[in-house]
Amino acid sequence: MKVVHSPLHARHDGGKELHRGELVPCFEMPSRADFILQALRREGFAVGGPREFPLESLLRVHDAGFVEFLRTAHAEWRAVGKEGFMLPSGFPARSLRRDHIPAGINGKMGYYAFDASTPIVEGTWDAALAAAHCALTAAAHVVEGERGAYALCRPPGHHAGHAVYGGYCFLNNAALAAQYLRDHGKKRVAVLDVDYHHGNGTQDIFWERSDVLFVSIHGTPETEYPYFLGYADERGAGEGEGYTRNFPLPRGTAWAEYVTALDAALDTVGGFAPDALVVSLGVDTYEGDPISAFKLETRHYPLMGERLARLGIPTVFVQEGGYAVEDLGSNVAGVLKGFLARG
Ligand code: SP5
Ligand code: ZN
Repeated sequence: MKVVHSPLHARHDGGKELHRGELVPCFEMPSRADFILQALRREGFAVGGPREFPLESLLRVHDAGFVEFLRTAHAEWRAVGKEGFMLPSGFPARSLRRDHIPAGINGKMGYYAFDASTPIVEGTWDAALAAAHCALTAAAHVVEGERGAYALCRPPGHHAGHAVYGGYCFLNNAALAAQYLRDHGKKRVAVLDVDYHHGNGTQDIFWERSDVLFVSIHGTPETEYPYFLGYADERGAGEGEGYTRNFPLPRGTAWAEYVTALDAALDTVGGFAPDALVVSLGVDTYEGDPISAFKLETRHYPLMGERLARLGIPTVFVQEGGYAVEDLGSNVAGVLKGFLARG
């Protein structure tokens, strides 16, 4: 299986996030990608760089003003004499207007963000764009006939919606991959999101569409981030009604219960009979994850990969979360090896 990776991910570094009332170094750190890359190289995976894509490929799933904001945000920040990482401190919540985009950088940041844990630094755009290109390249490999491909995306993407960023995510790498597959001959595409956190951004992007099925297994929003989306009664709207499916699970969920939800999610995916599958592969379901509360063990990830392979659908794996940095490599490699082991 081809692995797509860009060293530009390292340019997204040096920010802090608001965590329990304190600014702390980001859980989403560059060494995450280094550990994954090391493990995949050790396992003999072939690693290649991303291809280039026109900016318009981003606009297939994202708002033009939003993309322009991401591209220029840190330059605007510096233009008003600031330096270092930028975080928003006010948001258009209930009773506030969203029909005017503020002109100043602080207001604009709050307008486009949904949390204060996703800092933008000088290199964020370069890294996010490279991650998007990794996902598009992996999708291209599958269009060109590979059975599977893996995009080592950093920063991750599944919390980024049509015109909103947050949850350490800026551009929605998985949604971009899914749209690329649609634009290159795959008539029906499914996205299965197994990150610990609900993929609110991907859900947002495909909410009213019946050509892309979105299925997510995650910690219940009753207690878990992103808190305001991911309930089981969210099932899409309009044309897309029935093409979003959510499987929220309680804190403490271990493999025995997890696998029941996974099999139900896989049945839903299989029933849709997609021509291609995108897996939003977060491994923050791991028992050792510092910000999550499922109890999956390293030995379970190959079982997950093997179940995914049973669908028999060409699959693009897109890296999402996972913050137990030193164990990321074994867990990610486990999924991919499990997938490959089932021929
Ligand atoms: C891509 C991805 O995995 N994004 C996750 C973003 C989570 N950000 C905030 C998490 C707050 C979780 N609460 C901490 C509980 C610590 N025990
Ligand atoms: Zn996550």
